[in-house]
Amino acid sequence: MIKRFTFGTPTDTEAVLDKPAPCTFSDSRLIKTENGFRCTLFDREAVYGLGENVRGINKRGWTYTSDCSDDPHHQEDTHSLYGAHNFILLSGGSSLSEKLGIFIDTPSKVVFDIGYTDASELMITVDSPGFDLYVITAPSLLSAVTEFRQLIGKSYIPPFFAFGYGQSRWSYYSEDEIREVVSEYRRAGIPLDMVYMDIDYMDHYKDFTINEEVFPHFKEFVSEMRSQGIHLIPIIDGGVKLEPGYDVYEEGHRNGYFCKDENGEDFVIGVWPGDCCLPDMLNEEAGKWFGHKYKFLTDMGIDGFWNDMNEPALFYSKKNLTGIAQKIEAYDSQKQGINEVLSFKGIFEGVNNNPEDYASFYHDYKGKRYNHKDVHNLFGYYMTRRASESFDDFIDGEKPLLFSRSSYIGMHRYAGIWQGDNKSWWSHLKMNLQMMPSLNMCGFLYTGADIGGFGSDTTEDLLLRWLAVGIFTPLFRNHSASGTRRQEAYRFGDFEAFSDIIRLRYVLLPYLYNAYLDAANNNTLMFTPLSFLYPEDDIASEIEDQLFVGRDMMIAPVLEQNRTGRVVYLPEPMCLIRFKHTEAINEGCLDKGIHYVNIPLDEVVVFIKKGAGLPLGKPAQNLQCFDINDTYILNCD
Ligand code: MIG
Repeated sequence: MIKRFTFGTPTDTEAVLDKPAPCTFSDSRLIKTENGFRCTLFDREAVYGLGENVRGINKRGWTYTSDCSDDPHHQEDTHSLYGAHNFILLSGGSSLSEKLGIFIDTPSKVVFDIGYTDASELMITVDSPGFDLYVITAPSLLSAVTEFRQLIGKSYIPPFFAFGYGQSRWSYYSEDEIREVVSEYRRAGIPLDMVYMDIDYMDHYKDFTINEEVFPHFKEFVSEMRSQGIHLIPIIDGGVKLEPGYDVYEEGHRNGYFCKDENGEDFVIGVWPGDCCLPDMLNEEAGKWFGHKYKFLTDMGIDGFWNDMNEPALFYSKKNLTGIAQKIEAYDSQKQGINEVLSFKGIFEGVNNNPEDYASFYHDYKGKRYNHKDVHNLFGYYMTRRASESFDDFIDGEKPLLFSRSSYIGMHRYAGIWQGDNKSWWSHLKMNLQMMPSLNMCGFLYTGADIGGFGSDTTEDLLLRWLAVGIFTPLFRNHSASGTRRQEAYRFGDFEAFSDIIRLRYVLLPYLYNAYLDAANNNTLMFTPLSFLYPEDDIASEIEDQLFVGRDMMIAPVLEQNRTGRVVYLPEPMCLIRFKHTEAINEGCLDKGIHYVNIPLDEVVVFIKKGAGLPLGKPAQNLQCFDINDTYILNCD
């Protein structure tokens, strides 16, 4: 059952399109506080949800703040990542059979203190006095998720090619470099469906331009790649370069489409192109105008995009820099004590993503003026949604692939997300796995992390293990930052191991694609924690490094360095299927309980429910030459 309670005058985020009529607030567990709610947590009660966040699947024991943030150095103690996903789910612990789902619908900050300040207390603090609270009560965790997902609407389904393997790098700098990547993949016998183009394909980082020096015949190049089965996926950034004569800037400025400062002037911030203006993505006309600009690329045959820097990330604001310049000018090294020196040293530290800057510009949303800080979490959502809506106006066939870095619940109907700038760390591999079910709960199905790690240098074994997780995630993309070790799959000694694992993705695709459609069409999880399926099983309830993928398959990947196997818990009797050189070997059924399983670096092991049939396909160079109906069923009994 879902109840909606309205407090003050909420700003409509359109996370929920069909809102139930509001009730007068009363709840058996949630207690209203001055600026939010509190709720006593039961002994052993688990708290799930919150989409894109650090830490485990059970979120209890930390504080999470919904405040879309560009944080490429996030760790265990981080409070906010790129998305804002205000849905949590309380398991009821051992004492209560009823499950409780809570969704706080507001575009500004929300803090979830989940047993951090007080181990047995959930405290929710809502920044804005106006918001909608949705309370779901359900007999099981899965049914609570389904009710919530029905409320927020059906999840995005991308074009089929988006389920292939993609290679990305910040950046590939020329047509020839991309040709080389594609031919090296071919030579190594590793499938490839997509090559991603990062900011350097643009002319001076200007959205909807091409650097013609290095991509001189872009349209021809796009079709040359397509004839080889490769889709090129360019990045689009949230900021528009302030440059007189640049048509996107000129049009935006002339029509008043950019976010304004308090005096009604275009607010100037800095990102990659230098001084930039931010299109008012929340405003329907301005956002649609920006969305129509994607036509420049779709006209050249492009059929996929990733939207970046849309928290929005701010390297600086012009206003803030001016203040800093004045301080530098006034600085007199002879006259300073230690405190002045230290504070002088620190004047650049707060320049990135400065809260004062976020409070210094305005949106025109649904006919009302809003300070950015009050609607902050909607920027990436609307950038992406407006693009998707605009596609309807100029794309005849299937809509392009679309995913975003920043997001809010509601955006899951229009696009996917990637999990932002991670690092080549084993802990981030684990986090990738643990984020999958949390994101699914919030509607995001087309998602995955930068495989191999974005920042810092990857290693051969980490990349192999990461690929062995990535083959299950809908977005299956290897991406890395400039300056880090190259990590294309053909670059390592044992490229056959890479080939085996990536080809396995295609073998598993009939099962995985079905699992995806099932999750989208039936508002359920594609990645399910064991605790959701075996609530009575105390061991299963606490397992955080194994997941169900679809209804019949459990994965238990190796997530640690220098391991040749791992301990796996089977919550019921299951068949061990080992993939060796993409060939499936049924090693038979194992009993419920604890097992040690050998998993060498070049193999993948999955567990299938007894009696289930696993539909498998054939490896292919890419999805253009892949027939999803050419499958055979591996009987698991
Ligand atoms: O400030 O475009 O998350 O995937 O490679 C960094 C360069 C900007 C951040 C994205 C990352 C991308 C990078 N971008």
